[in-house]
Amino acid sequence: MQVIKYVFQPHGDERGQLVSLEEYRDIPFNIKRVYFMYDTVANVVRGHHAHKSLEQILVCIHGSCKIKLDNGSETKIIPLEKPYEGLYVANNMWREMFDFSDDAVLMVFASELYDENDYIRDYDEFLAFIKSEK
Ligand code: T46
Repeated sequence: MQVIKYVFQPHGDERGQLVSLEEYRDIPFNIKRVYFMYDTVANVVRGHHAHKSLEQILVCIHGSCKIKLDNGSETKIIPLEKPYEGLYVANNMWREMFDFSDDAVLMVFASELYDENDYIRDYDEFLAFIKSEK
């Protein structure tokens, strides 16, 4: 399973750092939605779902967390701990987010508006869906 992690360009100077993300330049799709999670309770695991068509880039802009990706045959755990790194999460990929630091802010750039019909929240349904797509 190929993991795609983007390293964004920080525009640093004596005042500090600034990262700018533009659609199709830094983010490989049209950004239709941005959301973020913070104050995540200790030991919580979020996610537990896949998307039928949504593509996303996950950036832990403060603190750290880990992302587990599962394509149905392989699983990888990717730490996110730098505000200038972005993890690409394709459609048809089961994801779980865990091990959030107290101060973690996980920001997500999404290719589509929120649509509950795009979610697969049952793991067996996910396996059947990706099999049907092949
Ligand atoms: C994903 C991972 C990385 C909205 O109303 N609008 C939104 O855009 C989102 C993302 C969520 N919500 C509502 C739906 C639920 O009532 O916020 C609540 C929490 O959402 P959810 O339980 O889906 O959150 P996570 O952290 O499990 O998953 C989220 C995204 O939903 C998902 O697309 O890939 O982050």
